[in-house]
Amino acid sequence: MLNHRCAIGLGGNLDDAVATLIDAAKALSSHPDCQFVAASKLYRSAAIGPEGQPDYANAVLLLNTALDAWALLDVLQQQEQLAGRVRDIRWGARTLDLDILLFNQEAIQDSRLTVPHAELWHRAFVLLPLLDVQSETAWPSQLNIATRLEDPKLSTQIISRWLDPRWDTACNELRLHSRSS
Ligand code: A4P
Ligand code: MG
Repeated sequence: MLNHRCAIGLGGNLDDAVATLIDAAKALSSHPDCQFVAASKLYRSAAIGPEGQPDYANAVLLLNTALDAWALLDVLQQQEQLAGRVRDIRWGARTLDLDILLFNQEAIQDSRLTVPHAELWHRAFVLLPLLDVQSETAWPSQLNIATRLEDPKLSTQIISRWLDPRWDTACNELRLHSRSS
């Protein structure tokens, strides 16, 4: 039963990051225990972390899943590995980063997982795409996200739409496929 709704943050800033995010969105949406619900627009954001990194491509994917949060994290980490992710520097440049932003309305805190994601409320590159798909989530409210984005610490983060027709085409395909299945 696909009875959990989760929001996944997608980010990448090495190689062809848009292609990597598309591959990840498709792979997760076609996982036997997951179902596509919605995808945000695609954003370009200045890296938060060590200086001298390329800009990131960022987006948010909403899924229904039968997996629990820990099994979902396993799937996300496998997908990061497939994308050639190398873990060295914290917040360093990476081909693909997949984070569980929200999992139902659950609060999880253990050695492997913090949900909602610990940095959720501090990052425009998470909140702006989350706002795009907010109507499909039970929380946080649109008002809370929009109010938070007005905070100077977030409103000064550099972020803009990343216009790439490949993202829109892929999202349309995922939407059509999820309606027909
Ligand atoms: N972990 C705990 N909670 C979660 C969760 N909710 N989702 C643990 C996913 N993982 C979670 O992650 C380290 C450990 O976090 C995992 O083993 C998991 O058990 P990691 O992906 O190996 O390392 P990391 O990503 O470098 O560390 P961290 O602290 O997760 O970083 P973030 O928060 O993912 O930030 N700037 C821009 N503009 N755009 C970005 O997308 N991303 C980051 C990474 C930094 N700067 C960025 C961006
Ligand atoms: Mg991460």
